Amino acid sequence: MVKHKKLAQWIDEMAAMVTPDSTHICDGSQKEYDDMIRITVKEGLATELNKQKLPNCYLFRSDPSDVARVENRTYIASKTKEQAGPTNNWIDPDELKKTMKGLYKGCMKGRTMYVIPFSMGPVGSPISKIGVEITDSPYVVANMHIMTRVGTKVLEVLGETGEFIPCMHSVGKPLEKGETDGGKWPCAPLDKKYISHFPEERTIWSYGSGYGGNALLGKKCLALRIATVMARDEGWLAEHMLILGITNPKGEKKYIAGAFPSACGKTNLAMLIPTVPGWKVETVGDDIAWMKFGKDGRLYAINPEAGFFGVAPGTSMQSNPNAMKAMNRNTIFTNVALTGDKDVWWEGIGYDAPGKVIDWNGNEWEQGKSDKPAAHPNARFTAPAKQCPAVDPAWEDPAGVPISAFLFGGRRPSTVPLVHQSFSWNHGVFLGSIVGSEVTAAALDVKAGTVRRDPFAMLPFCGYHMGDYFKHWINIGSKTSSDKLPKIFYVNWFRKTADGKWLWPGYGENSRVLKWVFERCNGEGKAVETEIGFMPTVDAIDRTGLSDVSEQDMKELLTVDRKGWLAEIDLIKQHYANFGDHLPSELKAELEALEKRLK
Ligand code: OXD
Ligand code: MN
Repeated sequence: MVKHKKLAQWIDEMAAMVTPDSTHICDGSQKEYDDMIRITVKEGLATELNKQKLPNCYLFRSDPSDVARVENRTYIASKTKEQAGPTNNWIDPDELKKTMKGLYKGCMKGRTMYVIPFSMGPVGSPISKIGVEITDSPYVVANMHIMTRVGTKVLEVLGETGEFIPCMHSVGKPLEKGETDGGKWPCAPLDKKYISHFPEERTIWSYGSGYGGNALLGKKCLALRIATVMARDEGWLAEHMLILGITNPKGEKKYIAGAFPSACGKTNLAMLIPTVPGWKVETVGDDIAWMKFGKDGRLYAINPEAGFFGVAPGTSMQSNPNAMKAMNRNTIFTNVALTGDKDVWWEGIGYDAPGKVIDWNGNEWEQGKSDKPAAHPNARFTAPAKQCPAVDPAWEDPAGVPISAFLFGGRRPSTVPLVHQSFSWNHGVFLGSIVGSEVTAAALDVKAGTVRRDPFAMLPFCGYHMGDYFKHWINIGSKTSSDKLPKIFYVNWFRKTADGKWLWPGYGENSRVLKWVFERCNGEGKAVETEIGFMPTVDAIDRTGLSDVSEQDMKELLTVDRKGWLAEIDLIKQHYANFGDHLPSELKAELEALEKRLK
């Protein structure tokens, strides 16, 4: 029984539209999770994996058309197009609702409508927000169990009048009488998929996709797109950032948050095992940070999620042992390859495929015999955060953790040095606003290999005009004294030589850069003032025990490529031109100052 009148009304209204065969209010129990898995196994949508190697783990294969976020079918339906800004797709909200109501009509026929009360952030924390997702996908229910806090305990906090964000979802595949999915992942064709946000109403409507960020509505839709709007209105930050704790050999600890575009190694950085002796990194979150000012004037962050929805390919015992250990039980795998003994395999797992495997399309696959990968490049694991061996003791602290530094970065083969620090808060906001990255596979509809500007790594996730979002960041800087604000750094692990070789080994070695960041936050760490910001001197990055980066490489990683930056200025001008008079004057001034320094 739902005691919350508005919620009960909304459930009735949605049920009348989608006409499911039955309704189930999720209680969040283990039995419920097990039931979801049982249903999907029975339907032929999930395969149980090797019980000895991967207890309570299951493999799902999605439809080949439904493998990633669909940015060109994602809409910010604010009242006006201008409010959504130049980086978002916009449709008039009334028109969009009309179209979607047409699609939703009867779309849950033959299915169960699940109602999932969920909390983003620890249940009852003042920073947390409650959402309720309606879905017809047991796969979504199971994933939401891992990624969020779900069930009766959330309804209890909501009480009879609490605020919740309604999140409507359907895979868009009604069933005729007697019809079943018959092992086929249900979804709608691409031109019928809609991932829609109504920022004024703080409502989400998603139709036609069962995959990841399109369907697990607590993640990108609520915790970023809708949350950015709430954060703007309420004076806080909702960001596409990892959060890590770093402790020096003396036992002093700081927390760092970092924004990197999708598939730039946020999960690896969040779970990094430092190679610098005596240092320790612990994980608070790998994808999203919500930050509010504490009474002491510092920014405190929580990870609103409870699990990791990480990219599997490239994850190995070498690149990220903590992730590998987090996903060795109670995990859902999607679109990875299946071995003969029901283990999982993917490209970059660190060893060859053991004989013939079944690829993500369900076909036999042998290493070296196919030019297609066995696992989809955006194949995922959904694993509970608490299973990560490096999870931070404060990861569920309702008060959050105090942030000392922000990192921005992306995949930039040239121009951008290994690390530089902003001169000021506004200069740091400028650095965030110019983030760019080579594109990979996290979104379906952008061309891999090209560099796209992805300000604050929020291009697909900001729920309002990006120029106003920049201004919000500028405003945050004036809410407290500058010594209390996090210091801002731009990092680039992805520099290459002219002949295409990596200059920096990355992974655990990134701890050497984090060490310098830590020192800078303490007013230490050697640095020189350059045209683009403070840069470490070549000897300021600790290279003890690091043999494969020469003094010459280090110099290349830490010089200002003046020619490259002057070319970058022109690109930034083009990028900024998109924001018209919404571009804050402070950022225009930062750009002009940079140009002057370089010339
Ligand atoms: C993600 C993404 O899935 O950023 O986290 O695409
Ligand atoms: Mn992400």
